[in-house]
Amino acid sequence: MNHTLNIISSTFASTLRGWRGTSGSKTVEQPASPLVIYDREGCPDCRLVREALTELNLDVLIMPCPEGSNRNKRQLEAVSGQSTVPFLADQNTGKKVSGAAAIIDYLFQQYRGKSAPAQIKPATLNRLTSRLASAIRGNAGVQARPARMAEQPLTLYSFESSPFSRVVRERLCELELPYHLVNLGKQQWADMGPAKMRFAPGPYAPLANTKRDAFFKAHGNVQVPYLIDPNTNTQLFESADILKYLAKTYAL
Ligand SMILES: N[C@@H](CCC(=O)N[C@@H](CS)C(=O)NCC(=O)O)C(=O)O
Repeated sequence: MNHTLNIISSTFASTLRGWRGTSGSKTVEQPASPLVIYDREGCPDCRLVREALTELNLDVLIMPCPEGSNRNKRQLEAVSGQSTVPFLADQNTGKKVSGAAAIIDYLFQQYRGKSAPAQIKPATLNRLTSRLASAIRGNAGVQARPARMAEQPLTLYSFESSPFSRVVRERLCELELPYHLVNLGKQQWADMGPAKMRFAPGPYAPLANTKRDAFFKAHGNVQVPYLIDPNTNTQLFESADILKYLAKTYAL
Protein backbone atom coordinates (compact mmCIF):
# COMPACT_ATOMS: atom_id res chain seq x y z
CA MET A 1 0.00 0.00 0.00
CA ASN A 2 1.13 3.56 -0.68
CA HIS A 3 2.79 4.86 2.50
CA THR A 4 0.63 7.99 2.80
CA LEU A 5 -2.61 5.96 2.52
CA ASN A 6 -1.17 3.50 5.00
CA ILE A 7 -0.57 6.30 7.53
CA ILE A 8 -4.04 7.81 6.89
CA SER A 9 -5.71 4.46 7.59
CA SER A 10 -3.50 4.02 10.68
CA THR A 11 -4.58 7.49 11.85
CA PHE A 12 -8.24 6.44 11.44
CA ALA A 13 -7.56 3.35 13.53
CA SER A 14 -6.16 5.54 16.36
CA THR A 15 -9.13 7.91 16.03
CA LEU A 16 -11.56 5.00 16.35
CA ARG A 17 -9.85 4.15 19.63
CA GLY A 18 -10.18 7.74 20.84
CA TRP A 19 -6.37 8.05 20.80
CA ARG A 20 -6.01 5.70 23.77
CA GLY A 21 -2.40 4.68 24.17
CA THR A 22 -1.09 8.22 23.71
CA SER A 23 -0.41 9.27 27.31
CA GLY A 24 2.07 7.58 29.57
CA SER A 25 2.34 7.89 33.33
CA LYS A 26 4.90 10.40 34.62
CA THR A 27 6.65 7.97 36.89
CA VAL A 28 7.36 4.30 36.54
CA GLU A 29 9.95 1.85 37.70
CA GLN A 30 10.68 -0.64 34.94
CA PRO A 31 10.64 -4.27 36.12
CA ALA A 32 14.10 -5.81 36.56
CA SER A 33 13.38 -8.49 33.91
CA PRO A 34 11.41 -7.46 30.87
CA LEU A 35 7.77 -8.52 30.80
CA VAL A 36 7.19 -10.86 27.85
CA ILE A 37 4.02 -10.37 25.83
CA TYR A 38 2.92 -12.83 23.16
CA ASP A 39 1.05 -10.54 20.82
CA ARG A 40 -0.50 -10.16 17.37
CA GLU A 41 -0.49 -6.53 16.29
CA GLY A 42 -3.81 -6.79 14.40
CA CYS A 43 -5.61 -8.63 17.23
CA PRO A 44 -8.21 -6.33 18.89
CA ASP A 45 -7.63 -7.68 22.41
CA CYS A 46 -3.84 -7.37 22.06
CA ARG A 47 -4.30 -3.69 21.18
CA LEU A 48 -6.10 -3.10 24.50
CA VAL A 49 -3.16 -4.64 26.35
CA ARG A 50 -0.65 -2.49 24.45
CA GLU A 51 -2.72 0.63 25.21
CA ALA A 52 -2.52 -0.23 28.91
CA LEU A 53 1.25 -0.71 28.59
CA THR A 54 1.64 2.78 27.10
CA GLU A 55 -0.57 4.20 29.83
CA LEU A 56 1.55 2.47 32.50
CA ASN A 57 4.74 3.50 30.67
CA LEU A 58 6.01 -0.09 30.84
CA ASP A 59 8.50 -1.54 28.38
CA VAL A 60 8.08 -5.15 27.27
CA LEU A 61 9.57 -7.80 25.05
CA ILE A 62 7.06 -8.49 22.29
CA MET A 63 6.97 -12.01 20.86
CA PRO A 64 4.88 -11.62 17.71
CA CYS A 65 2.60 -14.56 16.93
CA PRO A 66 1.03 -13.88 13.53
CA GLU A 67 -1.35 -16.37 11.96
CA GLY A 68 0.10 -18.87 9.54
CA SER A 69 3.40 -19.54 11.28
CA ASN A 70 4.59 -21.33 14.38
CA ARG A 71 7.99 -19.78 14.99
CA ASN A 72 7.08 -17.88 18.18
CA LYS A 73 3.85 -19.79 18.77
CA ARG A 74 5.86 -22.90 19.60
CA GLN A 75 7.43 -20.94 22.46
CA LEU A 76 4.02 -19.59 23.48
CA GLU A 77 2.68 -23.14 23.62
CA ALA A 78 5.67 -24.28 25.66
CA VAL A 79 5.25 -21.41 28.14
CA SER A 80 1.47 -21.34 28.36
CA GLY A 81 0.18 -24.74 27.22
CA GLN A 82 -2.09 -22.96 24.73
CA SER A 83 -1.77 -20.87 21.60
CA THR A 84 -3.97 -17.81 22.11
CA VAL A 85 -2.81 -14.21 22.37
CA PRO A 86 -2.47 -11.96 24.27
CA PHE A 87 -0.41 -13.83 26.86
CA LEU A 88 1.89 -12.34 29.49
CA ALA A 89 4.82 -13.99 31.22
CA ASP A 90 6.24 -11.92 34.07
CA GLN A 91 9.61 -13.34 35.05
CA ASN A 92 9.77 -10.95 38.02
CA THR A 93 6.88 -12.61 39.81
CA GLY A 94 6.67 -15.94 37.96
CA LYS A 95 3.11 -15.00 36.95
CA LYS A 96 1.61 -16.16 33.65
CA VAL A 97 -1.57 -14.45 32.59
CA SER A 98 -3.83 -15.13 29.62
CA GLY A 99 -6.39 -12.83 27.99
CA ALA A 100 -6.69 -9.04 27.82
CA ALA A 101 -8.94 -8.53 30.85
CA ALA A 102 -6.76 -10.58 33.21
CA ILE A 103 -3.50 -9.14 31.84
CA ILE A 104 -4.67 -5.51 32.17
CA ASP A 105 -5.92 -6.15 35.72
CA TYR A 106 -2.63 -7.82 36.62
CA LEU A 107 -0.49 -5.03 35.14
CA PHE A 108 -2.36 -2.27 36.99
CA GLN A 109 -2.38 -4.14 40.30
CA GLN A 110 1.26 -5.19 40.08
CA TYR A 111 2.80 -2.05 38.59
CA ARG A 112 0.49 0.75 39.72
CA GLY A 113 -0.91 -0.76 42.89
CA LYS A 114 -4.54 -0.19 41.94
CA SER A 115 -7.31 -1.49 39.70
CA ALA A 116 -7.36 -0.63 36.02
CA PRO A 117 -9.65 2.34 35.28
CA ALA A 118 -12.95 1.40 33.61
CA GLN A 119 -12.07 3.22 30.38
CA ILE A 120 -9.01 0.97 29.88
CA LYS A 121 -10.72 -2.36 30.54
CA PRO A 122 -11.84 -4.62 27.70
CA ALA A 123 -15.53 -3.71 28.07
CA THR A 124 -17.97 -4.00 25.16
CA LEU A 125 -17.33 -0.56 23.62
CA ASN A 126 -13.54 -0.89 23.84
CA ARG A 127 -13.71 -4.34 22.24
CA LEU A 128 -16.00 -3.08 19.48
CA THR A 129 -13.91 -0.02 18.56
CA SER A 130 -10.73 -2.09 18.73
CA ARG A 131 -12.31 -4.56 16.28
CA LEU A 132 -13.23 -1.65 13.99
CA ALA A 133 -9.67 -0.33 14.23
CA SER A 134 -8.37 -3.77 13.17
CA ALA A 135 -10.93 -3.91 10.36
CA ILE A 136 -9.74 -0.53 9.03
CA ARG A 137 -6.18 -1.87 8.96
CA GLY A 138 -7.31 -4.87 6.89
CA ASN A 139 -4.96 -7.77 7.31
CA ALA A 140 -2.02 -5.67 8.50
CA GLY A 141 -0.17 -7.21 11.41
CA VAL A 142 -2.14 -10.45 11.24
CA GLN A 143 -0.65 -12.92 8.73
CA ALA A 144 2.96 -14.08 8.79
CA ARG A 145 5.22 -13.26 5.85
CA PRO A 146 8.17 -15.51 5.04
CA ALA A 147 11.14 -14.05 6.92
CA ARG A 148 14.67 -14.65 8.14
CA MET A 149 15.12 -14.98 11.90
CA ALA A 150 16.94 -12.31 13.89
CA GLU A 151 19.56 -13.55 16.32
CA GLN A 152 18.83 -10.83 18.87
CA PRO A 153 15.56 -8.95 19.49
CA LEU A 154 15.28 -5.53 17.85
CA THR A 155 14.25 -2.44 19.84
CA LEU A 156 11.39 -0.15 18.81
CA TYR A 157 10.59 3.18 20.45
CA SER A 158 6.88 3.75 20.01
CA PHE A 159 3.61 4.54 21.70
CA GLU A 160 0.45 2.64 20.99
CA SER A 161 -1.63 5.26 19.16
CA SER A 162 1.27 6.59 17.03
CA PRO A 163 0.06 6.05 13.43
CA PHE A 164 3.65 6.00 12.13
CA SER A 165 4.78 3.46 14.73
CA ARG A 166 1.79 1.16 14.16
CA VAL A 167 2.80 0.41 10.55
CA VAL A 168 6.26 -0.61 11.78
CA ARG A 169 4.86 -2.77 14.59
CA GLU A 170 2.57 -4.47 12.06
CA ARG A 171 5.54 -5.36 9.87
CA LEU A 172 7.61 -6.60 12.82
CA CYS A 173 4.68 -8.86 13.68
CA GLU A 174 4.26 -10.16 10.14
CA LEU A 175 7.99 -10.92 9.99
CA GLU A 176 7.81 -12.56 13.47
CA LEU A 177 10.70 -10.47 14.74
CA PRO A 178 10.84 -10.30 18.56
CA TYR A 179 11.46 -6.75 19.76
CA HIS A 180 11.83 -4.69 22.90
CA LEU A 181 8.97 -2.23 22.83
CA VAL A 182 9.98 1.00 24.56
CA ASN A 183 6.90 3.08 25.26
CA LEU A 184 7.39 6.82 24.94
CA GLY A 185 3.83 7.92 25.74
CA LYS A 186 3.25 11.63 26.14
CA GLN A 187 3.61 12.85 29.71
CA GLN A 188 2.70 16.53 29.48
CA TRP A 189 1.06 19.04 27.14
CA ALA A 190 4.47 20.09 25.76
CA ASP A 191 4.93 16.55 24.32
CA MET A 192 1.84 16.83 22.12
CA GLY A 193 2.09 17.08 18.33
CA PRO A 194 4.65 15.89 15.80
CA ALA A 195 8.32 16.18 16.73
CA LYS A 196 8.90 18.94 14.18
CA MET A 197 5.72 20.94 14.89
CA ARG A 198 4.70 20.65 18.53
CA PHE A 199 1.44 22.26 19.60
CA ALA A 200 3.03 24.18 22.48
CA PRO A 201 5.05 27.24 21.38
CA GLY A 202 8.72 27.67 22.30
CA PRO A 203 11.59 25.23 22.62
CA TYR A 204 10.67 21.67 23.57
CA ALA A 205 11.75 20.19 26.91
CA PRO A 206 10.63 16.73 28.06
CA LEU A 207 10.04 16.03 31.74
CA ALA A 208 13.35 15.57 33.54
CA ASN A 209 14.60 12.06 34.37
CA THR A 210 12.19 10.24 32.08
CA LYS A 211 12.73 7.95 29.09
CA ARG A 212 11.72 10.89 26.88
CA ASP A 213 14.37 13.00 28.53
CA ALA A 214 17.04 10.34 27.92
CA PHE A 215 15.91 10.02 24.28
CA PHE A 216 15.98 13.82 23.85
CA LYS A 217 19.50 14.00 25.25
CA ALA A 218 20.66 11.24 22.88
CA HIS A 219 18.96 12.51 19.70
CA GLY A 220 18.15 16.21 20.17
CA ASN A 221 14.40 15.56 19.81
CA VAL A 222 11.79 12.91 20.55
CA GLN A 223 10.35 11.18 17.50
CA VAL A 224 8.88 7.71 17.06
CA PRO A 225 9.14 5.21 15.48
CA TYR A 226 12.84 4.71 16.12
CA LEU A 227 14.29 1.29 15.43
CA ILE A 228 17.52 -0.24 16.71
CA ASP A 229 18.72 -3.49 15.16
CA PRO A 230 21.70 -4.86 17.10
CA ASN A 231 22.09 -7.63 14.50
CA THR A 232 23.23 -5.20 11.82
CA ASN A 233 24.23 -2.27 14.01
CA THR A 234 21.48 -0.13 12.47
CA GLN A 235 19.50 2.76 13.98
CA LEU A 236 16.72 4.36 12.00
CA PHE A 237 14.08 7.09 12.23
CA GLU A 238 11.28 7.51 9.63
CA SER A 239 8.59 4.86 9.25
CA ALA A 240 9.01 4.55 5.45
CA ASP A 241 12.77 3.97 5.80
CA ILE A 242 12.24 1.46 8.60
CA LEU A 243 9.75 -0.53 6.49
CA LYS A 244 12.21 -0.58 3.57
CA TYR A 245 15.00 -1.69 5.90
CA LEU A 246 12.92 -4.53 7.38
CA ALA A 247 11.92 -5.73 3.90
CA LYS A 248 15.50 -5.68 2.65
CA THR A 249 16.98 -7.28 5.77
CA TYR A 250 14.42 -9.84 6.87
CA ALA A 251 11.71 -10.51 4.26
CA LEU A 252 12.28 -13.58 2.07
N1 LIG B 1 8.03 11.24 9.27
C1 LIG B 1 8.03 10.53 10.52
C2 LIG B 1 6.92 11.09 11.37
C3 LIG B 1 6.95 10.50 12.76
C4 LIG B 1 6.06 11.26 13.74
O1 LIG B 1 5.51 12.33 13.45
N2 LIG B 1 5.89 10.68 14.91
C5 LIG B 1 5.13 11.31 15.96
C6 LIG B 1 4.27 10.28 16.67
S1 LIG B 1 3.08 9.60 15.56
C7 LIG B 1 6.10 11.84 17.00
O2 LIG B 1 7.21 11.35 17.13
N3 LIG B 1 5.70 12.87 17.76
C8 LIG B 1 6.52 13.47 18.74
C9 LIG B 1 6.39 12.91 20.11
O3 LIG B 1 5.68 11.93 20.33
O4 LIG B 1 7.01 13.49 21.01
C10 LIG B 1 7.85 9.02 10.25
O5 LIG B 1 7.30 8.66 9.19
O6 LIG B 1 8.31 8.22 11.06
